[in-house]
Amino acid sequence: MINFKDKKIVVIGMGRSGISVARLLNNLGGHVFLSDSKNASELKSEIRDLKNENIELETGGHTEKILRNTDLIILSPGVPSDTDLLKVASGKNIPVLSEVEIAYQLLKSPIIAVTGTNGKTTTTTLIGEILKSSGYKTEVAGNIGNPLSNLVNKTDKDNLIVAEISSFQLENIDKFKPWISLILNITPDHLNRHKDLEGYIEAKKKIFMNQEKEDFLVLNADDPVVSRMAEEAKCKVLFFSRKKELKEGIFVKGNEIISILNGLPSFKYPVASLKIPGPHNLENALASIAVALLCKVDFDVLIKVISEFTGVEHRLELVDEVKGVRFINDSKATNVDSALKALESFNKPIILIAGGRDKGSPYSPLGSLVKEKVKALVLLGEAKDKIKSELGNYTKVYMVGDLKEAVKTSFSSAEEGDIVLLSPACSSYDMFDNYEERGKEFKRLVMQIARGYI
Ligand code: UMA
Repeated sequence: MINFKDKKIVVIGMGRSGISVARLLNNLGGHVFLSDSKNASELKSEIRDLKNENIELETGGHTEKILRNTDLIILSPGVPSDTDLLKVASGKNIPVLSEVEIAYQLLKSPIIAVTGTNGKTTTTTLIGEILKSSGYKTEVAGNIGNPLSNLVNKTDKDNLIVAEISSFQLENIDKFKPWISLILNITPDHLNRHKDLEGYIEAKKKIFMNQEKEDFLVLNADDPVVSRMAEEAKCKVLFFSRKKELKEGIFVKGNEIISILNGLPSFKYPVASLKIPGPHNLENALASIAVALLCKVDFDVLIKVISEFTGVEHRLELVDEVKGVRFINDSKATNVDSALKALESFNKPIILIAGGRDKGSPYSPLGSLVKEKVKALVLLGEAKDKIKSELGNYTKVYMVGDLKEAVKTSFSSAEEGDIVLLSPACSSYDMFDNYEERGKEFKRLVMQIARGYI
């Protein structure tokens, strides 16, 4: 573990992760300097929160100060690591680490770390519910919204931590070593940050790079990129599959989920008893069951939790039904593949609200599902022209200015039995602070429609 006492530590980014790790290291005797690209006027509440702490602040950009006598630079996940100043830092041999790495070095609990392009939040939440119900002292954290650093003073070696981990958080790890890691799937995402798919895959692979023979890596056997990673693992690998029978692992056979694990009794469960919809959610359930079995969870507890689990907020969440039109909030669909999975999950005609900040991937993979299921596309945000040019030939298109206009337009073009689906295929940052805020605003607007206010 790094000794932080009396070290000059620069933390870049004054969001949830940056503030959490800055406080933690300040309390451990580090001299912490927090730097953010936003102006002080945009960070008023953060600055107020930090007023009584002995933390030096810099706002309105990252200056040369971040390099002066610095022992360590810590990056918030949203901060890219290839900026000129950070290149100078590595030239001067100043270590640059992610918030997750620092938290890991200070945590004592075993970590179950979930990554993948899609399904991370659902799987992390479901694993957390299963473990809590079976009596483990469980904490859920990470990319799901609660920085891992927040757990350092709340947990000890008796806890189990279930952590959602993004490619951004993995970019600058060093010793981070989960007890169990999971890679659910990989499709193009965040290409604006990782440059190309290879860079994104390399970041994801870091989740198991430090795992050793007593650790486990759970992989999706149906995803060719993910299943090949088994060749590079030094730990035990456990596969799950929705499409094929496995000699060992968790898989679907006929209408049943079945486990075959060396030395453990076989778990059997009818697929139809799952409440979370769609083939992707079946994969999330298989991955969660794999962890439950590794943690020796009692079968009755496991069956109860997976049978009652209805999913997470902002992920295929039924908001309301107004005059026979169902409104679904899938604001968490911040990439193309996630929107594709949402379209796969419904059979009714769909009015799809999409758009936001483009992340560099093509929208054309949605083409055949849009043609088959989407009666109208309602497009907003920075990406709307790009989406229109790639998908506009398949269905009717409405171009709108904001989410309120999108909800109004969708409702007025919907008929009884239709679904209005917010599944943007883009990040929210052009119009909102994050996808949660976008989802909450959508739900508020749907409530207003239901009451006849708009
Ligand atoms: N900033 C800089 N310099 C930069 C870029 C950003 O100073 O070059 C500043 C911003 O002005 C802002 C701060 O950094 O003040 C924000 O930091 P951040 O973007 O890392 O946000 P946090 O609030 O710390 O939230 C992060 C994750 N955000 C991102 O990865 C973008 C959250 O995931 C996560 O929940 C949280 O840590 C706790 O672990 C969100 C996310 O969108 C939900 N994740 C992506 C995804 O799921 O697709 C990866």
